Amino acid sequence: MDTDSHALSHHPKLKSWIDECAKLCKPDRIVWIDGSEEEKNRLEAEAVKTGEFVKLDDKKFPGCFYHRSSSNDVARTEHLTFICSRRKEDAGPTNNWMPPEEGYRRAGATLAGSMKGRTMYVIPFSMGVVGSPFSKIGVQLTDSLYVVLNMRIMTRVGKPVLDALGNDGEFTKCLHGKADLDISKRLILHFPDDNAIWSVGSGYGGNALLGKKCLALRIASNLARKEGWLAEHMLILGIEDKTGHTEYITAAFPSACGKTNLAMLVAPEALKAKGYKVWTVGDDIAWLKPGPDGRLWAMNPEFGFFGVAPGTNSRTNPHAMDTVRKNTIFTNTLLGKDGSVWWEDGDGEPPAEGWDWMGRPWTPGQKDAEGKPIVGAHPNSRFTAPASQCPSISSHWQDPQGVPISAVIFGGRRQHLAPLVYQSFDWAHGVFVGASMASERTAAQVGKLGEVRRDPMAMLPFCGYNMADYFGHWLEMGRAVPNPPKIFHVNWFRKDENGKFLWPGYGENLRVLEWILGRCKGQGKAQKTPIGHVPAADALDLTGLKISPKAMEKLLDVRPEDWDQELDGVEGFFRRFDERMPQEMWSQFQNLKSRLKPPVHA
Ligand code: OXD
Ligand code: MN
Repeated sequence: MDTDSHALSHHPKLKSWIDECAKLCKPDRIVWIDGSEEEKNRLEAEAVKTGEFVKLDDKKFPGCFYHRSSSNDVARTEHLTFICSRRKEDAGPTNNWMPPEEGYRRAGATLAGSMKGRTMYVIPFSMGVVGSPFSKIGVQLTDSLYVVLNMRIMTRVGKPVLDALGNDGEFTKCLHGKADLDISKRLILHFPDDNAIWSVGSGYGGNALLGKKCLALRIASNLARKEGWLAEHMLILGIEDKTGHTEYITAAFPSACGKTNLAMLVAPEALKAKGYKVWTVGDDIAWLKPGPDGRLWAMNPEFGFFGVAPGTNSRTNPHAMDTVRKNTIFTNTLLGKDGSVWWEDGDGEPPAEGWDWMGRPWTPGQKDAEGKPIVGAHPNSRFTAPASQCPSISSHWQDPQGVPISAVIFGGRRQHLAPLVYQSFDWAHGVFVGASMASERTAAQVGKLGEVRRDPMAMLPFCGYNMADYFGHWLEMGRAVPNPPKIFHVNWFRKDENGKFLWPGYGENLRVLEWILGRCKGQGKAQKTPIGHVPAADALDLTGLKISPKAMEKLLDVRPEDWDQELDGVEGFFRRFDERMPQEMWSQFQNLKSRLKPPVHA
């Protein structure tokens, strides 16, 4: 196989790595992705021809396509995801580990000859603005046209990236092969010591778009630790006040807990009247670096949104609905016979006839043998859309140095226990709050829905090294940044005794963000509780919101007796890290425990 004839780069290490991979996978041809419009049109037409894409009605959905993935390949498979560090203890107890040589051998055996009869695409991509010192370059080799067309939306690709790479620049080596999407051979492998990722047997987003979770979180968290910054599973948003001044916030929530909705929040009328505007910088990943002014600055390394479709509608997220009107790829939603797409809890009536996410004929109201409704869209069906199409996209979203961060928010989905919002006492306590985070499982991961699992900083599936060292790195960052952001915890999902959500969520969350920003400026009334500062009863602006004082009381309630089980959960989780856990985390734990259960003095 001649890899040289159309090569767009003369980078010797890049070329010899491509040669090596081509020798292993044996594609019929190699195509370099240049990032041009002409290339996009050509590849889309090809994807329609192969059946990977269905073109949607061009009037209603201009430039949009539909894709259905294999039915056993619709979510990230965390049990098949491995950190292949040299030493097992460097992956830590929360990651699956495989020795690097075993990883290369097992995935290599599956990849061998797997691209015969296929094309291997070479995708040079940049996470972050091309050429920014904040950015990282990767090159993904893949035999999936779907992956190429998604990567073109989710990352900056092509010739400008190769120009920035030059002939000797560093890049993450990303090899992806569909290998017949065989789940028994599926492996998502990260080699932090080699700055490499190998993914085989899956075509699903988080497993196959290697710039996203694999590079921008698992590999980047390793690089960030070495280089003194943070790679986090966080949205970034800006809140502009009536004077035109904007403060920025990052927020970490586990997958499918509303990061995209919060990032694109629309202010409720009462707050709009106060002059607030909300700007989106990113919806999933933030890279945070100390700036020359002693603050922490954040940038979104991605170029698009890979959002969950079901539940997205004009009420929950009007900006997302506007974003996906054109140039969007829809995966595993319902496909209407009229060339439309539709999903549960979306906008409008479903089409009269269509195919569900498994490709079976579907009509509205269809029920299974037990009389349960058959859903049209998979609960983790997705849209891939360019960030630039979002009506609330910040004019600073592509600033090479990022935006300065005032507050970091951690949050989970908890029906009970966690109040609507609380502020940590200081950075180290905030790190503890993040480290002890937990959430109920959603459809973004394979597993039992609703089960509570500890998900520190929403990074459990994404931290590419031992999480004890990761907590240590967070503590270190607090010492290295003279004026770090304040740290908060939120829970939009608290329920009453009848199982009803107490807080309306969505746009109304701005009321909580307003209090948070007030606290960052030394304002915002609060009461001190054992877990942190909670808003005083009248501290949130509730103008125009129908919520009873009783519900507010329940939302802000901290009852020490409820925390016993939580303390056990945190202690059990921390113990998994043995003596590698920073002592500071244990001190924070003991402090919380004694604040909740003050020692009785005789
Ligand atoms: C995602 C996820 O796709 O977290 O963003 O699963
Ligand atoms: Mn995510």
